[in-house]
Amino acid sequence: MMRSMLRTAYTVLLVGILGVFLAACGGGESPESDASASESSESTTEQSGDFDREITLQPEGNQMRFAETELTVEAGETVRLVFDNVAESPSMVHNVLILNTNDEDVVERVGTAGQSAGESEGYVPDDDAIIAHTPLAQPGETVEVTFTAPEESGEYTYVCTYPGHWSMMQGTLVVEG
Ligand SMILES: [Cu+2]
Repeated sequence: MMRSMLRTAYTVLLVGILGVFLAACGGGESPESDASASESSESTTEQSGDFDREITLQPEGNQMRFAETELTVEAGETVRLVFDNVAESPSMVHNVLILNTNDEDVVERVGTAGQSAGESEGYVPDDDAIIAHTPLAQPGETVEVTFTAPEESGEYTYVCTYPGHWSMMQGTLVVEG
């Protein structure tokens, strides 16, 4: 009885000492663990996309239009664009392409080329005017893209290039300097 109590006391003491020892070690290692923590937060940044601003965009119900036809961001900031395809009609599949211009000829060029690009490419053509684009969003689906806003203030067009949509489904990204 007495012996087992002593053993228990000894064990408690030992665990206590170990605890102090481990805490001291942990303290000593803290600069290193801080470094690895910031390292892992950096890699998280790359994966999930750190951003300065989040914008949500939707279509106007089952129409071939964006509900928001003007979005405003700051020059050079990192923007996370979330496209929430609230449409219910099966034919209302959309995407969002952000262009480096609002030149109507370029919008038409990209819009028509999108159809040729095909579904496997998400109807996104290979065109230098495209800053960023979302994947295709089926009705009820939410997609997103993170991009860096142009450094130059001005008006930039965003457009859906699902076949037949580009001429109707456009908006203006206003970049403020
Ligand atoms: Cu569309």
